[in-house]
Amino acid sequence: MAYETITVDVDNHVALITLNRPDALNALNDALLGELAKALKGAQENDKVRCIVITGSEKAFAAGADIAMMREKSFVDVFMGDLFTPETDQILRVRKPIIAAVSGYALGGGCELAMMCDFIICSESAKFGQPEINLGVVAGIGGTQRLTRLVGKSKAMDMNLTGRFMDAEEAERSGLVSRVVPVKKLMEEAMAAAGKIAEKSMISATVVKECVNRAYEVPLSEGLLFERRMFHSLFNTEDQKEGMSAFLEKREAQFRDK
Ligand code: CO8
Repeated sequence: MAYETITVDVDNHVALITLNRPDALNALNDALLGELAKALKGAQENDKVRCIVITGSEKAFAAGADIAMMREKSFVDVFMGDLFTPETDQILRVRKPIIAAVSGYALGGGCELAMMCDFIICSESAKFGQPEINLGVVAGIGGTQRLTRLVGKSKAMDMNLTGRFMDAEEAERSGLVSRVVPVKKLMEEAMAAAGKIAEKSMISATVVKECVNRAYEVPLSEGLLFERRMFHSLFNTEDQKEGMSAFLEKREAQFRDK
């Protein structure tokens, strides 16, 4: 399928989606988010895809929602049009693991998009921020909610109130990203991580995603019970027999998602 604002490559069971509006630092507009949603749906439905990586350019993952597109909109436009909701809901509907590979700016909606992925690997040049306050608005797709859960109240307040950017080192220290690598190594690292995930049982990977996400929705006792029951239920799969047999027979497991 031909896209105008993103590119999509599937190789070795990994779908690599690259945001591609270089003139606007990958600012998120209707077209880009619509194409991203379509590509993610396609990746979810494509049996060859076992993991997804979303990235931008070396200068910007995405510098936020498109300010030029938003400037003249009214409350009624964005409220009744439910700006960005169907597209971002689609991202959350993807059950396959998604890694954000971030270099350069991940600001506003760009930071929020990265946080909607399952984890973030960034390069040393990454800069995260929620600068919406400088535009007379606030974050709208998780910048006050997911960021607070990831880095805590103090840093989330600081970033949302001052609009300051967080560099890669602070982002790793604060738990916003899982790994920081040199700029030139970013895609190698992200694709290697995706490749590793692609080798696992898709059943286990999907369960991991559901369990970890559950931790943000329910009390600890409920989350632990959910995790325990999922663990128990995996004993009803061939992949559990294969994984444990492979370990005991000192060979690589051949998972079949069954
Ligand atoms: N929207 C539109 N265009 C943008 C954006 C953006 N967010 N960011 C950059 N651009 C454009 C610039 O206008 C410029 O275009 P042109 O060359 O035509 O003048 C081009 O990209 C390059 O940008 P700069 O010249 O500014 O590049 P610099 O290297 O000098 O600066 C920065 C880079 C620091 C990233 C700077 O561009 C900047 O501050 N950008 C805006 C960051 C921002 O405020 N982001 C938040 C946007 S609001 C948002 O994301 C809300 C999300 C929630 C929506 C929820 C809906 C429900």
